[in-house]
Amino acid sequence: MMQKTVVLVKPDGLQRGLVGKIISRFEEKGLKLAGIKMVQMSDVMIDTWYAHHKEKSFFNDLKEFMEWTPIVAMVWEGLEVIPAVRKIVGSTKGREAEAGSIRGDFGMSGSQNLIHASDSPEAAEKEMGIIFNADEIFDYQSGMDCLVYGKEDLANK
Ligand code: FUP
Repeated sequence: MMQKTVVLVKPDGLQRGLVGKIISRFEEKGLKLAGIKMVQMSDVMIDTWYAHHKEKSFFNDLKEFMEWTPIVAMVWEGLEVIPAVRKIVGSTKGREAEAGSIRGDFGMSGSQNLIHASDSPEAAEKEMGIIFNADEIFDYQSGMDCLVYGKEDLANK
């Protein structure tokens, strides 16, 4: 199924100058960029974004970290892109994350872990609603799709 997923380059990724490298990973994978903007996260946005973590001990630190500087938000589209992007991102703690993943290659921390990616279609919908207006998410023909996908991939999609 064609899906959209939300990726954030967190404040540490911006500060460390990794925005371009992170975007390149998704471009090189063959994903389609459907939206991109720079955003200053607010208390209200973080409360909604991480509502499932609100009772956790790390929540206040997480909020402060996510509001430290602006973030770079993107929507990437592709076939089953939500799990595909989670693999590219790697597991939460950088020092345990798989080599080859973004967190595995660029970070050591479980809190300053560079990047966020939606973990379900429901989360992706919610996160798009927090960050993007409808007219900031674009539907267009990607010239690359015919190179990236075969007939079998696209059957019944
Ligand atoms: P992930 O889906 O990999 O981003 O991880 P989670 O949804 O479990 O956690 C969201 C964010 O909370 C992490 F990216 C960083 C922060 N966090 C901590 O600071 N400490 C923890 O022990 C777990 C998560």
